[in-house]
Amino acid sequence: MANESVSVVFKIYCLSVMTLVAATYTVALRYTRTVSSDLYFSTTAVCITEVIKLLLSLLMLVRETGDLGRCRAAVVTHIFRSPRELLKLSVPSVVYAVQNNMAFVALSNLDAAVYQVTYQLKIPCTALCMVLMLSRSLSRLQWFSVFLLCGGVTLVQWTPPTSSKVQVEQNPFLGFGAIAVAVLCSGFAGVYFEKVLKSSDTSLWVRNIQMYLSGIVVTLIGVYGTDGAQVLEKGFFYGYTPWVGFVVFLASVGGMYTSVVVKYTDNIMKGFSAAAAIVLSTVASVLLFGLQITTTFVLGALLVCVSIYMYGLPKQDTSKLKPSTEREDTQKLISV
Ligand code: NCC
Repeated sequence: MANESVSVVFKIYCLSVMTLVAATYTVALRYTRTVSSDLYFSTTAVCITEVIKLLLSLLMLVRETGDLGRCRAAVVTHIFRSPRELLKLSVPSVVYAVQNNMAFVALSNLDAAVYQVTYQLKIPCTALCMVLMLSRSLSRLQWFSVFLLCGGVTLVQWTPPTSSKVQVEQNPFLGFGAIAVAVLCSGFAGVYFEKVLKSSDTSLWVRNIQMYLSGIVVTLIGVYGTDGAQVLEKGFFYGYTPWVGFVVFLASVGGMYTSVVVKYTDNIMKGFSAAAAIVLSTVASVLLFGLQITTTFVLGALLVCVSIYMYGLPKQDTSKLKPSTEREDTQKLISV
């Protein structure tokens, strides 16, 4: 299972959907936090997302195992009889719970574009986690390319700040603080999940089920710890509109696609490929719909391309010692 290969087209498809969903999610989330006076409890949205992802993963496991009986056997073996594995997966579930809640705090206090751009700091943070936790080595050039990518994505996504008149009270310091926490959480949880996933042959859907089960418990604690009294008074789904439903839907679909992307590539590739997807989709919009591009976009796209090229270059000084690692990295980049 861990070494299962899939077509390049499938990888590109997953990466594109993940990137598109992530972009839509950020804007839709920001919208729901700024338009309504009867504001919903964001902690409940994070919790419901975990429930939906659990159900979707169960469906995928049925599909993978072929029938309900085998799916039930897998659940019994890997969930009810594997408390240690559940405990292992509770680590990223706690960290992701914090990260997902921080996204709501940040987008309640900052513009979606500012959030998107600042959140790109997760790229070097993820690279650092991969080096520390997966014992991967990056050459100086690769480190440079990681920061170049970070700058490139920032420029590509850059839109001039607008003076939007939002009705709700905002605290930019709180927003930036929340992004800082989200960046650290994203790097750590992503690499931790990848390490657990790739260290055994256990199915991705089983790993997801293990993580989402504890995710539900943790996010429920979050609901009652943060909004407990109000939720009991007004109800769990207070303030839910079709837009909030849409945000929960995107969060669920986005999370599922993220897990597939991490399975077939890795967390650094996820960052590089998402950047490439943003550039390519904008170029496609220029060709197909005559979209006007800005100088910052062109500069950013150039930086993204150069960084991808640089990251894939073989490490000259260490290549004699670790030939397979270099080649693997380059091949992965090309195959994505
Ligand atoms: O920050 P990011 O992802 O790394 O966050 C990962 C998201 O995927 C969920 N996840 C992860 C692994 C797994 N096995 N199952 C999961 O459900 C986590 O719960 C977490 O929500 C990115 O790389 O930029 C990306 O960004 C998020 C999102 O835009 C940001 O976190 C902003 O808040 C995207 N998520 C969505 O679009 C819903 C993700 O697809 C890509």
